[in-house]
Amino acid sequence: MYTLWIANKNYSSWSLRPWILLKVLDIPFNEQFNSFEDGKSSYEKFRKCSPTGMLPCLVDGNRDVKIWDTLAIVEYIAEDHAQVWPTNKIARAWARSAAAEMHSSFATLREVCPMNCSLHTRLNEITPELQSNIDRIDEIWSEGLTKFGGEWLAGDKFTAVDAFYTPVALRAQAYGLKFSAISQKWIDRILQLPPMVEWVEAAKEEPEIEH
Ligand SMILES: N[C@@H](CCC(=O)N[C@@H](CS)C(=O)NCC(=O)O)C(=O)O
Repeated sequence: MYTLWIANKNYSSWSLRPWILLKVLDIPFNEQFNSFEDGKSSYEKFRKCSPTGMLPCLVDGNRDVKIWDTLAIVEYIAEDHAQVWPTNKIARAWARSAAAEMHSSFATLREVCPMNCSLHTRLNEITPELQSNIDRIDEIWSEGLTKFGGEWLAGDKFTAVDAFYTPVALRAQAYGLKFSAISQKWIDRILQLPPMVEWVEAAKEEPEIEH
């Protein structure tokens, strides 16, 4: 059985990705929570459950192994659960590329629009750097939805690439970011997923939320 260590649901976008993947694919796991330190680094606290001092971290109790960093966690789960990635080779390559790009890019979006499930606000200004992040994400989503012709980014099934972009759907809602009609439909679909609703409701109940 897997154990997934996650940080605060309200703020931890990286924790959301493997959590939602396991939930939507109905793969059983134990959830363990470690909250961010207030006003200082969580490194020492998180080091107790993750070698990098960052969450998420997956423990596979059956094999006594710890896996850190979201891409590695997702690939580890995929080795035992083929449905993590699309079955079609072209769709799978595209999905892996788009997930890797999410993992390595979009620094401005992360900085200006941090994930906060309880927030509903509007930005005073969309800088060219932020707009360029939004445009690129819109391009990726539109391409996947058009090219593979399904409701999800790489076809007719929710896969890891959808999981990787779930925090952007939450950011779009929280900050009123504008996307094309086809991308907006995907955002709406993501936000209506029962596990997503469950995550957001739990996030709003967390005592650590800053008001
Ligand atoms: N590259 C890592 C990033 C993980 C990460 O940045 N996690 C944040 C929470 S979303 C964290 O643990 N931050 C520690 C801190 O703020 O002290 C991954 O893909 O899992």
